[in-house]
Amino acid sequence: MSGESRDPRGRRSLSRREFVAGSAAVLGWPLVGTAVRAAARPVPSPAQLAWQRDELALFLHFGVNTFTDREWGDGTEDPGIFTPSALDARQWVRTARAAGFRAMVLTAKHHDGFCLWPTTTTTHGVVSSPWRGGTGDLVREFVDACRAEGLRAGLYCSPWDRNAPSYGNSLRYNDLYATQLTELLTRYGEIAEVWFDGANGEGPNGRRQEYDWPRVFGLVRRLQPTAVVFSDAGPDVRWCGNERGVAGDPNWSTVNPEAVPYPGASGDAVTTMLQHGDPNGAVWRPAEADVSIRPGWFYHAAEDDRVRPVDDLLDLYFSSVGRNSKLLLNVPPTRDGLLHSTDVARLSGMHQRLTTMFTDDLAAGARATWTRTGARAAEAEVDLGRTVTVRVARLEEDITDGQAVARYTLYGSDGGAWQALSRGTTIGYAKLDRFAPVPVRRARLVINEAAVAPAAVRVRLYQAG
Ligand code: FUL
Repeated sequence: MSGESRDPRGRRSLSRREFVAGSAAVLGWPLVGTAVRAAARPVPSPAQLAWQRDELALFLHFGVNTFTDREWGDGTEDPGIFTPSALDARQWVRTARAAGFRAMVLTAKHHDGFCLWPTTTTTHGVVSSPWRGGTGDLVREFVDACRAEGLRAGLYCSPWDRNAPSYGNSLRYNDLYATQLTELLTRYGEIAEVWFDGANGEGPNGRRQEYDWPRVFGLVRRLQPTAVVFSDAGPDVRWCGNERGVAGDPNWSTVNPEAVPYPGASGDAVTTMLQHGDPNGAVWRPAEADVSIRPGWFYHAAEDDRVRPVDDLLDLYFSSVGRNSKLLLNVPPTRDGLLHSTDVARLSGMHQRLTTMFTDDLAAGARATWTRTGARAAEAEVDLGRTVTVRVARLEEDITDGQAVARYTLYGSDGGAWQALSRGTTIGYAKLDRFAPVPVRRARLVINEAAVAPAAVRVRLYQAG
């Protein structure tokens, strides 16, 4: 085989042509040329890639529940209670941006059916409230604020509607829901993510609503072709299977679409697929990890002293972004219509910690030597040129080419024996590992197993404060 050599242990060394991909030849871009990869592995669409690269999105649960102190309204709420006194969507978005978030998702309608925009489908919404004299449009203010601050706007519109009289009359309600979505997806410019909740309760008299998911997903595709559609069943982004912000380990971005056929499907096999994906899955459907900064999704004054501490938020970053997922962190506005000062302070603390942790990549610029050790195994070594104390590793596959790594071990050495720093399963977009501080001069990444011949894996090492 041309361009190939074997080391004394008979392992195949990669040719220079296979190694070099411009200046990014750290530990190591790329490992194996695309020519040796299996054809037709699923890869992300540009929208899925942009969604994942945002890493952090802020979720905003706001509506009549904020004023009734409930989590699920029943649809009988008087719109007159919706009276945010100092609502400022720019404060939400500025807070998010300052904390490193790049996208936002607002509950335009929760299960109570109260619409935060002036819809033609019902008067149960802001039009019947005292807020802005009944002329307000909170979706507009939210989207405008996102645009002004350079963040991407997403919308949640609950399929389950406990106010709509037609709910449970499947055809009529499906028309109403399609009209609501059409309003949301045509009036406000580009929407980056459309979020469909799997919660599906009964309608009046126990009538069960059958949603027309193909119609709903088709509508989004037609009206917002660059948006990603989130639901348990995708089609673009899947739920991670819990509301604790903890992605699965392993976490494949590929899934078998038949295993989660529609949003709200339940059972052990569904949960397993949502959590872990499937290395042989036919579609790219990465997991989003949603969780609230407080015990509830909506604001409750009684929870003001139960806001997650900074350490906890950092843990969430590791269990979501650091496990090949994206973090959708809910920070609910108060009755004033502002993010609470405690929540703002915690977000800022989280940002400071992440910035300190990830500013100085100790492996940046170091050249790697890669060796293929099997059809689906490889390893790379790098000399950092000096001894540094390492506490955190960030591993990254180049997911534009799909996901391959199934099991790895990262070693470090300060001149003596190799010491395992971390072991893991999937890598994908990012895998973050924390370990006790170790002096390291040379690092070695061993890819023990992969779904196909592994390609680009980048290793970043941090002292991490
Ligand atoms: C759940 C809903 O029932 C909660 O109220 C919340 O919106 C959460 C994000 O999804 O299914």
